[in-house]
Amino acid sequence: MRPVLFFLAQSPWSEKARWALDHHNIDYRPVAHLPLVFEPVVRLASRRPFVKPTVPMLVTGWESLTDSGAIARFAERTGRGAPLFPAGFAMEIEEWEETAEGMMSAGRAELMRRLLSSDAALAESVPAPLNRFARPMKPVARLAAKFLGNKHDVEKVSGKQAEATIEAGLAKLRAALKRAGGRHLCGGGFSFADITMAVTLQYVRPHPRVGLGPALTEIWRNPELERSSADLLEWRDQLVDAQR
Ligand SMILES: N[C@@H](CCC(=O)N[C@@H](CS)C(=O)NCC(=O)O)C(=O)O
Repeated sequence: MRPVLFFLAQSPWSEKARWALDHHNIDYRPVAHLPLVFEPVVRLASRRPFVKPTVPMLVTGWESLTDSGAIARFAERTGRGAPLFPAGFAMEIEEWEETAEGMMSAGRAELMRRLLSSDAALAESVPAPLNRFARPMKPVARLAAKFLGNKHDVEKVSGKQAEATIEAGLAKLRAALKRAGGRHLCGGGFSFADITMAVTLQYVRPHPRVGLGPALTEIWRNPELERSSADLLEWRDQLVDAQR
């Protein structure tokens, strides 16, 4: 059976998993997730109906992988192509995943607040083919955004906390790249650590590849960080050009 990947088009967690799957040439059927609307579907698909489901979720004939890191490791085990988890770097990669998880959760908290105050961004967040009815779908998009915010406890993260977490993560990335003296975080070559940290820069400036509309681009961007992180954005853009 061709595995099915439930994903959220604008989510860096989903991009992290898709990058690893594509790197390893895994053939999968992508299914765009609709928060709130698809909640029962992904809950059932997760095969753990009493656990809060998240996407990306890869459903194979025998298991449901409900974490981007687990999906990347599945791709590494079953796919082709250069390894993304070089020997001897497992702990280091896990540490980068933890750093990125904190940054992305912080970024999401800020993003959800901005999304709820932008009608234009809400309309753009309705995925195809439903976006043909973007206007009537807007109240659903608003409900879905509120649902997502509650589900992921975004109220517990203040603006200040979010900013500090993202800035600390970016500083750590800058220092590590400097130490490594190059483009890659682990072992001198492209690895899942690079992917994991590259996608966090979406909260600074989304890469055009993500295909966000103008209003969504505006709420994802952080103009201040964009100015102070030009070096990291350049690193991310070069990595995407070379490896995505
Ligand atoms: N640790 C998980 C976290 C994934 C996650 O937080 N996904 C959120 C992204 S906003 C999600 O599933 N949102 C859609 C939903 O909850 O319905 C991973 O790495 O895959």
